[in-house]
Amino acid sequence: MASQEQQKYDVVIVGAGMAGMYMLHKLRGQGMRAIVIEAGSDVGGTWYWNRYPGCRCDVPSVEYSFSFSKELEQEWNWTEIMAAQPEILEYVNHVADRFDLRRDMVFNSRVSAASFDEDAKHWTVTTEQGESYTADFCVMATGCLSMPNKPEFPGADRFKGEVYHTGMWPKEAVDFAGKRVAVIGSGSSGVQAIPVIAEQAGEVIAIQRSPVYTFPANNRKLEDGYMDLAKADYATIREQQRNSQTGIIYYSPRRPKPEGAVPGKPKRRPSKTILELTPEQRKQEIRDFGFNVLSQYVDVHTDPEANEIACELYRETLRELVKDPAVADQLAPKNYPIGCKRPVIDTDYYLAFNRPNVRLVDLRETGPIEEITETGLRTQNGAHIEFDMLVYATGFDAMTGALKRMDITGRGGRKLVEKWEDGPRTYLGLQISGFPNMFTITGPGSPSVLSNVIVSIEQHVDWIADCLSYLRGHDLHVIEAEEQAESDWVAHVNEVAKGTMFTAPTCNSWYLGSNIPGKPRIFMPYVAGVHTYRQKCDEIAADGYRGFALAG
Ligand code: N01
Repeated sequence: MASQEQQKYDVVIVGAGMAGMYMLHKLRGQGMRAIVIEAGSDVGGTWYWNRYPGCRCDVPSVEYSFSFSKELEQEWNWTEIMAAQPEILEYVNHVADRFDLRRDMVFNSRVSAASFDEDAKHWTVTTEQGESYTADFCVMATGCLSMPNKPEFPGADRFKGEVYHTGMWPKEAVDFAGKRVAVIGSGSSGVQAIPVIAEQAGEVIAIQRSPVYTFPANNRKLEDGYMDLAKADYATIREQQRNSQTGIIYYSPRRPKPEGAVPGKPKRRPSKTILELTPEQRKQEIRDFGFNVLSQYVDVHTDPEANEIACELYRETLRELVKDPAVADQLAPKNYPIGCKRPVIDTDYYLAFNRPNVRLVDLRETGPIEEITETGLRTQNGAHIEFDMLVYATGFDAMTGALKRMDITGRGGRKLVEKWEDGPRTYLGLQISGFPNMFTITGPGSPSVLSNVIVSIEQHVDWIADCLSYLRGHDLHVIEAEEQAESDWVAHVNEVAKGTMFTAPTCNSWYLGSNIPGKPRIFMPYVAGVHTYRQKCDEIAADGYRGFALAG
């Protein structure tokens, strides 16, 4: 490790996921001295930690990629519409190699604390390994879904078999052959893992607390010529992504028609609203456009009546996929709307329950998990379920967990955990009043998890880098969100989320923090979309960083 004298930087960045990587690259380009501190042994963040079977992205691969380097865009070839975790990790490693990022990164170092020194006007970041780094600015690139949630079941350490968490999956291959594998959780991770584990294991026992609305990924290999067309279209793709709601445009290359081809009948578009259709027309649209159409009707996301119609059609379609009517009924989500939780995208999830080696345990019938035993788990009704391996697919303490697990101290000795006791408060999801010179990438109050996160990461990194360059250019050394601007932003974030399915009274989701016992129920991301959000951030910067106090 570098000597103490060398450990003074312009910027210390916490996290070597895609946000930390691009932040480092961008700051280097501005001649700033930056260092990245990372708990893992290499780059990748989410894609480093989540190596469970079946893990893949739900954003098309050409869109889930960096746009900051035209050369990088032109040299990288994706192989599938939606890339699997190994391919994304390969891409991330390629980026790290190509831009020689690792030389300014420290691995296997978990940041335990960060504190602002008001006199020296710098941050000191310390790690569990005992290292310490000082820098004028601190950028938290700690990710939104990086603090695994492992429920504390009584007796958990008594279990004699292997135990895994999808969000902390080992690098070594896990051997499921012949084993009875229990998977707790039916969110995106469980839904992706269960069908793949079922192909290898003796038996899979899916332990479900809440059934999910999950939609087919319709993934496939990219056809020949796809990447060439995408490469030629990248400039347009990026422009459209930045001007969209979510940063995802579902790009499809326009191929030249073969010579002499007769134009076919134009494909009908699905209806915009579900309410305008008769019951028979609704079924016809599902036949024509697939199950996914249900989440595409605009009124499903705004009108409870339309939503209930979609939910009922969803349950009907599910019954056609799952052979055992009792299992289909257990898998059917009820009592909360489509669009409340993060959409789950799957490959053959329901079909897995038609396999003889997949069994569903519905905790709504058995009561919650009461304890883990040496050989399995016991539910509230006294039933004992035996297995050899336990997989927690129980998600994350989202958006605030990674920040709150560090002891962050701002001005006047104020702790972040105290400030956020009743829920996160930020200005633009970029800064926190009372914590000068600290930035959060994709923090609560920004579109983050409601968007293609790479689009949001690039926008935040560019904004922060421009801001630091502005401060330098004006001989300013301190920037801090003003209390009032922060309060106004928090109110705005809440206001725009009102009336959406995300905040419906029957909705419980990690967006609202409801998956973590005791976490305040606050809707954390910003729903107005990446385009609107970018405009607001740009206007604020153009207005001399309105709402931020700047000091020399
Ligand atoms: O986590 P989750 P995840 N007893 O919180 C259950 C991204 N992601 O890792 O719904 C029993 O969604 C819990 O039950 P309930 C994506 O943004 C993306 O699956 O709280 N069960 C739920 O079923 C995603 O939304 C991909 O009642 C318990 C499950 O565990 C986010 O990460 C792939 C329990 C947790 O589901 C999180 O997904 C993977 C308990 N005590 C992840 N506690 C892509 O496709 C929790 N559960 C790109």
